[in-house]
Amino acid sequence: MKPVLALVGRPNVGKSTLFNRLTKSRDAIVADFAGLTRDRHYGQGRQGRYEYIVIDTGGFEPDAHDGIYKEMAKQTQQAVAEADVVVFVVDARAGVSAQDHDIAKYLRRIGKPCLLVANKAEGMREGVQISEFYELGLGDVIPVSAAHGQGIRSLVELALDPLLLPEEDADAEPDLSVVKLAVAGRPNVGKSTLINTWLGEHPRRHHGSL
Ligand SMILES: Nc1nc2c(ncn2[C@@H]2O[C@H](COP(=O)(O)OP(=O)(O)OP(=O)(O)O)[C@@H](O)[C@H]2O)c(=O)[nH]1
Ligand SMILES: [Mg+2]
Repeated sequence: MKPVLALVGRPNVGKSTLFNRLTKSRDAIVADFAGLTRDRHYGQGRQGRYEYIVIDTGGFEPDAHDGIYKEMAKQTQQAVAEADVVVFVVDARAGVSAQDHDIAKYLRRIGKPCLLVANKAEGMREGVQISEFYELGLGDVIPVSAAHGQGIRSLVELALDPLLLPEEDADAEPDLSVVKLAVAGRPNVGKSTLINTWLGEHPRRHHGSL
């Protein structure tokens, strides 16, 4: 069975463009207005050794109560249920929106493996503009440009690597190397106290404030 990726996000973030990129097709219709995709749409894709099924969905409002938006939400929930990995697409240019927060809350509750992808990130200085998406509480943010085909390979790897059978990793030694952490924040917010607590040390100043 091929793994299934469901593309989920609010309207107009580029889900259908990403679908076309992942399936190397033009099967999904793309347009510069919200609400174009309204049902779910399946395609097959391949990147290197990875083969997968992708589901494109319409703009998602998890709390929609009536009308077309409720029907669209049901379609998306069905796609999420079928997915091995949910690819949550946000718009790197527009920044975090209230609707992104609603979707993040829904996805955290569902608890499926989820990859947070910031689309339209071409030509952006990664760390700066996409860092606000960390507030969605879904871990790392993967910058991509569906329109320009950037970051697609690593998206597929990050989504599907964890699903590979354990045998394939059997020879790998556990990585016991030291994890390096940096603590950053405004002056006087308690960075040093936090570090001292981690280290179990008495209060003393650590390196300079940022
Ligand atoms: N700059 C830029 N624009 C993009 C990118 N990907 C998609 N777009 C544009 O964003 C708009 C919306 O793209 P769609 O793929 O239709 O978005 P969608 O999320 O499927 O939209 P709905 O189906 O309405 O929910 C289109 O004008 C695309 O050309 C990208 O990587 N960079
Ligand atoms: Mg679409």
